[in-house]
Amino acid sequence: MKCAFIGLGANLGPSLETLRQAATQLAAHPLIDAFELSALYRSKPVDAQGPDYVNAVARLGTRLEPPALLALLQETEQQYGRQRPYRNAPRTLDLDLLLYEGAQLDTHSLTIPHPRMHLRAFVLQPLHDLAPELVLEQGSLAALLKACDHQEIERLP
Ligand code: PH2
Ligand code: MG
Ligand code: MG
Repeated sequence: MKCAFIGLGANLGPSLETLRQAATQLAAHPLIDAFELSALYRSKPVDAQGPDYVNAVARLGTRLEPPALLALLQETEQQYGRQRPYRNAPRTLDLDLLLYEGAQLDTHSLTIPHPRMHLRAFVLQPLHDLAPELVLEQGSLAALLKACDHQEIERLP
């Protein structure tokens, strides 16, 4: 069993409900185990336009290899009506594979660790909720969070 972290995000449609439903669906998937969801957070789009985002991070166990896990995440995005009209367009559901055990991968379809996660409070804060001790190649979550403390995020009740 491998441990993976995924980022969940949405800023179109009923974002909060979509994130909760998608998380419940992934948690119930037969090839996913021990699914844990962080708190949910609201923030302004970073490097993008449109409505505020709702974001969270999940930790899970799986025997799926990274490409198969990515395919499952993309299939789930499709079920929630994900469209890709242009880069960083507002979306009904975004599921990003952030970390997969100790894997380092760089192919045209998948880069692990996610190349921008260390710059984004909306990823680092929920990741810190689940794994405060985690250290990325760029530094500890606490140090990385400090470096993006100008990015406001609101923890949802
Ligand atoms: N995702 C992006 C671009 N910008 N900003 C926030 N706040 N949350 C996101 O999930 C997000 C973003 C591209 O995936
Ligand atoms: Mg994303
Ligand atoms: Mg994505």
